[in-house]
Amino acid sequence: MRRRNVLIGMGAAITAGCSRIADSTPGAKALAAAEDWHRKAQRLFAARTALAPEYDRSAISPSFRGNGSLTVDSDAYRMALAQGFADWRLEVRGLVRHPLSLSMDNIRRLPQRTQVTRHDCVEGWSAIGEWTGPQLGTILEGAELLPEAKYIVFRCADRLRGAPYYESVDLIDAYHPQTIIAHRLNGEPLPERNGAPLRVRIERQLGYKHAKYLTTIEAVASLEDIGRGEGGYWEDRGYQWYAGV
Ligand SMILES: Nc1nc2c(c(=O)[nH]1)N[C@H]1C(S)=C(S)[C@@H](COP(=O)(O)O)O[C@H]1N2
Ligand SMILES: [Mo]
Repeated sequence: MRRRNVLIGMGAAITAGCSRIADSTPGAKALAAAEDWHRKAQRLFAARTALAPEYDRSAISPSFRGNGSLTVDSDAYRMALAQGFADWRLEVRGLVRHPLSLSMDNIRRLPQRTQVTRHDCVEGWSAIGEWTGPQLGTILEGAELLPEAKYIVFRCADRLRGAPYYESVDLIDAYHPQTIIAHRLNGEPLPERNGAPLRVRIERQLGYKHAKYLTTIEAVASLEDIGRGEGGYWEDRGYQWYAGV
């Protein structure tokens, strides 16, 4: 939402600037260039904010398989799982005015979104599931991003082949209406293999962006100093950072 207003504001500023210079010849050229830029920006923005298809509940796959890490290999996680994640905390930190430490109860009490969507993994399988949780945008509004924040990093509890799993998105995807912090799958608390107790859903992108076993949401200005600097576990190993479907 915030990002949207920023973009609309930029468009408005250009329009106002151009009407002042529209009658001089170089001005007319600048106007045409600005209009062209504006049209392209709008088209790009419309493409990035479009909704992923949502399905009827009857389309839900009988079983939503697990992929990558299927659990977190630590005593702390096993204990948390046994206790129904009563003490699990989601930290929101980095370039925010109000760092947050949210309990599962806090998360369940926020306004919720439920969406039936198709998950596409690069390994060549898909599954349709119904996900429920608060929009990431709601959480970020509570934390209040600082102006320097450009990316949102998701840190996870698991390690895959020895390295911590993590992911990141820009602010357009962070505020996309279908970007949610899911705690339910098909009406039940998130199963262990699918990332209990919390996982990200980023419905316009491929499966590896949907970080499971989420522990921390961090607002940053640059991805350079995280992992190997490419913005995600699989990105550090050659996959695309923007993985549109
Ligand atoms: N923390 C964490 N998140 C992860 C992974 C992982 O190994 N660890 N694997 C990713 C990949 S490649 C896919 S396809 C999906 C699989 O989600 P699922 O286990 O619910 O099917 O999770 C993604 N998120
Ligand atoms: Mo995947």
